Amino acid sequence: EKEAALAAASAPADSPTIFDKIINKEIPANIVFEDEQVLAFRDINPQAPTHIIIIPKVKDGLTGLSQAEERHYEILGRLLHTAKLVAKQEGLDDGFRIVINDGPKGCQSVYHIHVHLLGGRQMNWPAG
Ligand code: DGP
Repeated sequence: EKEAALAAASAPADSPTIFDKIINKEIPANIVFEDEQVLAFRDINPQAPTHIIIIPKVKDGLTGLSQAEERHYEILGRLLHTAKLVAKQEGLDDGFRIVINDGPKGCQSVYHIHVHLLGGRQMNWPAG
């Protein structure tokens, strides 16, 4: 019981986030791509000349990649494929970076799964 309580404390609840407000157009965002399943918009705090966030419109329990199940295979593929389409749309022909932060140690701040697309400058490795 104690362990379960600890796990609950460290695992963020599957509650609405700021991204739901962007999906529902309750707050503005600079949207660069949208279809029935996914939405892509410019990050409010860009870490590169091009910094775009790609999200599923329906979270379906995917607070982060660590929550992925077999039923999410299609949407996970779709997120990556959308990243590729947006990279092309943004003219990132010499390369780009995809990042998925997960959990506190992964520096995740919004618990609605999202892919970061970064480009327009030379990336370094290892990432910080
Ligand atoms: P992460 O740390 O991986 O959870 O990244 C969340 C990103 O979301 C972060 O880079 C900033 C961005 N973000 C947070 N709130 C908003 C917002 O209201 N609008 C936009 N456009 N981006 C946001």
